[in-house]
Amino acid sequence: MRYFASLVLVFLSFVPCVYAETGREGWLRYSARQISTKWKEDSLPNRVVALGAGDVIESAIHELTSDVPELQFSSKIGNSSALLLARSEDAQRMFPELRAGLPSGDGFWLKTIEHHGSKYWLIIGGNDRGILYGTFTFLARIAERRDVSDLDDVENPSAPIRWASQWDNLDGSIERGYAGRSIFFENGIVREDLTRASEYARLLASIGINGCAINNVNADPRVLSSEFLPQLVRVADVFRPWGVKLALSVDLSSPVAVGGLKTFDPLDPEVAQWWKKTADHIYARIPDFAGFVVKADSEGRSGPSQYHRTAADAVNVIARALKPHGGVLMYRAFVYNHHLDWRDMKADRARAAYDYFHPLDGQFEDNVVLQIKYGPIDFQAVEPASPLFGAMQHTNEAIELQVTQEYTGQQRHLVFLIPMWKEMLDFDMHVQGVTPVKEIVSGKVWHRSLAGFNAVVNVGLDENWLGHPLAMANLYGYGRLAWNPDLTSEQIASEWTQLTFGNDPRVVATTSTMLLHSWSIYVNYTGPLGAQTLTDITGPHYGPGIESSENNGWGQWHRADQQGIGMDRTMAIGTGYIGQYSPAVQQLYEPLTNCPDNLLLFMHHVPYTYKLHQNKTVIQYIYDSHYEGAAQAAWLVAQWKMLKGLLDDERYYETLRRLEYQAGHAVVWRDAIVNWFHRESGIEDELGRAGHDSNRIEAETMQLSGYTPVDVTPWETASGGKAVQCVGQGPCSASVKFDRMTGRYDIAVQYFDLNDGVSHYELLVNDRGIVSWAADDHLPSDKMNGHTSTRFTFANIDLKPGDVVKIEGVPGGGEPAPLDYVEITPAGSITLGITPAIDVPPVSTPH
Ligand code: GCV
Repeated sequence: MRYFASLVLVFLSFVPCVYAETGREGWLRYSARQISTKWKEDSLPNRVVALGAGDVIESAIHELTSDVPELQFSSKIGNSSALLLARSEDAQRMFPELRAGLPSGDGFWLKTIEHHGSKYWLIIGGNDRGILYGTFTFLARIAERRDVSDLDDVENPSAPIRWASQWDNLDGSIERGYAGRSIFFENGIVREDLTRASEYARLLASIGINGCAINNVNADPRVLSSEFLPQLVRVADVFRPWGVKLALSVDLSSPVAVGGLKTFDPLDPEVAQWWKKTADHIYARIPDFAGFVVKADSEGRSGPSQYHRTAADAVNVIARALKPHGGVLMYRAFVYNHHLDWRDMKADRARAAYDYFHPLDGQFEDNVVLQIKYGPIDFQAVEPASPLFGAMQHTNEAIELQVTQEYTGQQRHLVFLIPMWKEMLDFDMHVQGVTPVKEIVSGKVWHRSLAGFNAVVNVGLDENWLGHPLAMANLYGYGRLAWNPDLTSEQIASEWTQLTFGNDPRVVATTSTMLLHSWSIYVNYTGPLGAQTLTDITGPHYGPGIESSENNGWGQWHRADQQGIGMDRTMAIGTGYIGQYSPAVQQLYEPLTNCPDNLLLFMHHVPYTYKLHQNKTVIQYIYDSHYEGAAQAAWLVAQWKMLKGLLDDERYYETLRRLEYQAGHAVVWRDAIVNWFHRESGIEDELGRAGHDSNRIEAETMQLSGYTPVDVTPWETASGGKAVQCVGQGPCSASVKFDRMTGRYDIAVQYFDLNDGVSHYELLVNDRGIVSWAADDHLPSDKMNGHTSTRFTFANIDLKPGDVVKIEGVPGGGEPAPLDYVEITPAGSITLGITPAIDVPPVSTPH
């Protein structure tokens, strides 16, 4: 009986693993079979009729007929049941009983109706895009196995601007892209094969995104040269069937750089003429062109300050050129001085956008939209909502979000950003009664007709678009929130999981739970209480680099010293930043006793002994949260492992590999931060963890053959500040005699995986090889540091006193097989770091 039961279990758990999955379809991976089965179950009609024609409607019909083979396109309405696609005006003509509630613009109405004895499933769009969005929504409901027999749902988007922004360079690289090269460009031109661009547009359309700027905001002026225009036309052509309008990032110096003028002074009539001529040329070839995105006077980009002009001067001249064609100009509020004097206690980068733009309120043309990053610094994991949202009553506003996880683990760490974005969107600026950011950026608060969302996405040529199989939840969630910011994080997590992995309740519940906790887990191990992500500010923004933010002009300071930590942004004695908010918000942040713990160090400088609302000191919180965060990262691995066999092996193992890597890297983060603050503050951890790793054996203390000790910079990114490296060709080895109780153990090896070579390692016990692996990842550094520190764990090894545990390293390329430490923990205590991708039975060493 027992034997039988386990056979059934094995059978059931393998049933879903029949499809090879790459992730390329994203959340549109529901199979034709899945849709068509439900279609039959629900006796849905076998005819689809469209009142109207056009590329976008064609796409909608294609989505339906390719998912439901029984569904035939019919050009006549006839008098039998049908699915009917129509614009509002056509639907009303056909069905006069539909009077009120017809959607406009990109909105849609899913409606079932009995008419002359036949039943119709209507997908009514305010325009063609609305029909397409309604179609995707209808199909998603079927894929989620929801009832569609009786529909009456009107949906209108929260705001007209719902764009994606790619930071792709013309040479095919992507600034802050973590998933391969550009899907748009290669070798200075648009790619020959735009299949991926078209597939991307389909994914964007399915979540209601209606515009996409395809090039880096650090814009190459060549995109505006007349020779380049035919290239852009090709991209616009593949976007058009999906209702996605092409936009471009442009550089303000373009009139000089490609126009041959002597100046780009926005008030010069020749410059105005050049922008007009350029816009006219673009619209002659791309009539549905969306407009421009501009980054100016920021991080070394040219800008109006060069001619002592304002942003309004600069932007209006271009906006006027776009206006006759219906084009929009998105001006980025990310304007700041990156040469601030860090010794000046009043200097504050967080103030910059407000100080610069608030005086210009009301001076912009009505097709200009001020694009404001959600926080006042730069896409940090924890920031307050930018005060600028509440300060521009007479200006169109959009919020800028970042799907690409620049400061949030670069798609190697799981961080579902929707709960963080929700906090931003729900934050009440208190400028005119209840005025949450989401209502400001939807134009409702100040009755602006242009408003919205733009997110930096940076998909690449990797099959699954963003690298981490779970990272696409952020792109999906972005589109869903831009459409309806009132959706909950829970709804979005569960919808995405169902569409991506299917409807098994165990998969949906576990994956959603992991997603929903992942942001706070990441915050726990990467930086405390609003002090920002304590990463390498001047480097790749990935691993820990606590001091990198100080002593320079970039202004991402946390001002941690031996006594305390935090930026004093109070009005009373600090930088005055808090004064940029409305009085009600000032009251929340200014008094130390009111300030919420999670933003304490963003707003105030306090001693380490300061007691939080949660009644523990700042320093103890730093210790506790980082230990907790690393343990939670390991918990993510354990959660995911419960899904083995419930989804396809491809995505299961790829996700597992990344989660295990993340758990190992969370330990690197934890140790760097805990050890740095322990040394700096000189205050002991009440629980005795900081500085004590009893299971750890430092490589430099092991018996070394060929390996030599080396200092690691910054010191906190290597255990004990040191590692060993193999000089010459190797092999080198580091050994230790095991002196603990006989038992079964897990062995973790902490090494550095540099990006300029591939070293090989082998773990041996009593000279018997247990496992070998290559350090062949592409982490963002060629040095031993917090970006490259990586953990390999091998589980279940039987050890007895006197056994010799040895690591052998063979350098490869520029990488000297560097080793930090070995950690031997009783088996089954949480394993962190990469385990082999296959299940390996326990290894017994000869006794
Ligand atoms: C495109 C941050 C990033 C830069 C980016 C900039 C921006 O500073 O690190 O890579 O530049 O933001 O948003 O313009």
